Amino acid sequence: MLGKFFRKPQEEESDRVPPGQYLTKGFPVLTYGATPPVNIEEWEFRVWGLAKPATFTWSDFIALPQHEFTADFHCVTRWSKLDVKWTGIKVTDFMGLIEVDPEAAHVMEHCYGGYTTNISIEDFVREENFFAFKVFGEPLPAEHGGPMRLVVPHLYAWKSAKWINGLEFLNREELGFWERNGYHRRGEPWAEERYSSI
Ligand SMILES: Nc1nc2c(c(=O)[nH]1)N[C@H]1C(S)=C(S)[C@@H](COP(=O)(O)O)O[C@H]1N2
Ligand SMILES: [Mo]
Repeated sequence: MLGKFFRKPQEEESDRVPPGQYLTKGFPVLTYGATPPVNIEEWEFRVWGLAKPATFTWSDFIALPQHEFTADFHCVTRWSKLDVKWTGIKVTDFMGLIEVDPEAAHVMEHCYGGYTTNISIEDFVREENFFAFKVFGEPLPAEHGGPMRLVVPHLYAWKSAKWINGLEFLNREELGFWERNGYHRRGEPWAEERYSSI
């Protein structure tokens, strides 16, 4: 696996690279299945479950404050990419548009193409989590989740749903696609929460 494209972290970077990870300079694409076609004019984002049902268009999203942010990206298949520069909408700002039942404790992220991944409310509603629509100053390429993806920097990147189009609020934890297939419920890279133990 180590070779031209992967390297061990230098000493000065090592405090940023979680255990068992290697650095990549490129930006690998990691998708289960095909890239779904998504067009911005028809793009819709839905909220349901333990929240007042609502549907948002692309312009509803883009009207929220836009921010640039830089984050490290850690894939459970052991590559990490440092300092990815994104542009997006804060999850905390989006939460101001919706009415969530106080009983909601978990969220299922839903995507065009059918991918799902679960996350707790605490891990989801954090200042550093974004709905991103640009990377390195360019519109997010389709294979990286364009037009819009979630970015959750503090968890393994399978929680950063590409082509995200919905949030289902839940009062108990349900498992998403990889979580049903043996991956960890939470996926915190510093604790190497790679696989489920049950
Ligand atoms: N919809 C969707 N989102 C997804 C995935 C996927 O297969 N489908 N793969 C996940 C995984 S395992 C990783 S590592 C990152 C990869 O993002 P990238 O392809 O932009 O590098 O997206 C995550 N989000
Ligand atoms: Mo991944």
